[in-house]
Amino acid sequence: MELTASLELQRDGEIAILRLARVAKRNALDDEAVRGIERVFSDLPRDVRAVVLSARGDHFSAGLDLGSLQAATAVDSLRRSQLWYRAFERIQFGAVPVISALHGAVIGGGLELAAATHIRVADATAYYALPEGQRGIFVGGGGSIRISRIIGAHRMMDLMLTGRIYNAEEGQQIGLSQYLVEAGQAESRALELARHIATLPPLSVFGILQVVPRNAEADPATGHVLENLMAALAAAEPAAQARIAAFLAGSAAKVK
Ligand code: 1HE
Repeated sequence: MELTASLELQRDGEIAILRLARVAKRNALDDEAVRGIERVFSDLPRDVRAVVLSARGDHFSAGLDLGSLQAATAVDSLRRSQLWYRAFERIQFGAVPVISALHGAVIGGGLELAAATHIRVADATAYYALPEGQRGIFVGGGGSIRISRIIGAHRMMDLMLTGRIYNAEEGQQIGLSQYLVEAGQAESRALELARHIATLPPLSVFGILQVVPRNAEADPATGHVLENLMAALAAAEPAAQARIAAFLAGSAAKVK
């Protein structure tokens, strides 16, 4: 796949590792990078079973490339956000689980990107901010939907209004990361999780990615029908049947 210089794509068996690689600009996201992200997640080879999203340099991402806003009209910014929405929806509602590995600055649009991933692993150097309010702008990568649902609207308003920064520990406490590891260990831990996830039966993974987030927002009547169908389909899959038989035969791991 032709990739922009600000991204690196690597294969490790059934895992793809996508790294932001615009180190000199602290992985600030310009249109080219976001288009590249959209392309990668739209065209993943069928044998990729999980993606790790990581970054080169000392920071995950400094957010939107603020140079993009110079002389931007409202229409330019509307269109840019549409691009970000498309790219990030490809991550959140794509075919495979995406595990982000966070370190250093996870700021603005960088946090919006991380919020679209399914599992976030942060190392001890990670910190989080939404300086949009301080810059007189607004989130435009789906953050007011995704980040507010992760940490709550009031925490998000505080970050935006005051310029407050959460450190890695605070981010972990409020759900910005689900795993917190030692400095330098985020990518290797994310890979470990990805390798495990890659072994799971595909229909079960489909339900986890597609049904869980939608049912979290659904009215219960509709949600129950969707869950009902998903549960029935997943349990009938041969790979699930084999796992259940293994447990009943005493040869599968217990939940301990
Ligand atoms: C950038 C950007 C950027 C760095 N756009 N060029 N995001 C922000 O408001 C965060 C802005 N960035 C920073 O606060 C700092 O750069 C960091 C804390 C992330 C890192 O600091 P440091 O000292 O390691 O690096 P630096 O010297 O500030 O930056 C290195 C270079 O990257 C420098 O350029 P140079 O040509 O002078 O070397 C910086 O100008 C450049 N750089 N961050 C453009 N963001 C869809 S809407 C989302 C809205 C948002 O994301 S708002 C949040 C924007």
